Amino acid sequence: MAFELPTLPYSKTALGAKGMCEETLDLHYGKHHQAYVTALNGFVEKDPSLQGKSLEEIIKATASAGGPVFNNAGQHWNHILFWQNMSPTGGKLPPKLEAKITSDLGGVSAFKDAFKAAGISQFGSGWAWLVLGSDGKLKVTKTPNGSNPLATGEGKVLLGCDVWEHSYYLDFRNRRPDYLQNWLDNLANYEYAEAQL
Ligand code: MN3
Repeated sequence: MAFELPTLPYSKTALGAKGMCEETLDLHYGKHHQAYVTALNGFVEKDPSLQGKSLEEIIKATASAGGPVFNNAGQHWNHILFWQNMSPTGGKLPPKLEAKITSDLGGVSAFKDAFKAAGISQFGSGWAWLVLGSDGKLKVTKTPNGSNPLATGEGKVLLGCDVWEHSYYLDFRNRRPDYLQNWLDNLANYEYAEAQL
């Protein structure tokens, strides 16, 4: 079965008051994410060794070699997560996650500083992540382009933020730090993140 664009968990206008306008979602979800899905399906159609594999299996199988199949499979996986990682009521930290962040990362503001720094220092395109490592501790990390912690084996993803320019240029122009700060303060779905613990 072909891979499909998931349904957005909110309307395209729902995040406007939170700093992500309808046009951003229209292009990012409707054009960019759709393009990754279409490209991935094209590769699967031509390569019997990919057929019948789950998205996670394709990512793990192509992670070390990289290349276009990995890039598009990774971006499909990353964006499925990204839409779930935002909410019209985002920005509020539930108590269990806040306690875990405080104990593992030194507090909410230290976490936000580390996450922002990861996103800002990702040269070019990529992602900033909050993951639960195999040692049971939270960790902030980043990956380039279409990669992710599933591919790098860095842990289970709680939150992922897209720092490709297409995710912020209409709302924040070139100001990636402002996009990241707003994302953490107003858009991030911390309830989703806590449910992954
Ligand atoms: Mn994107």
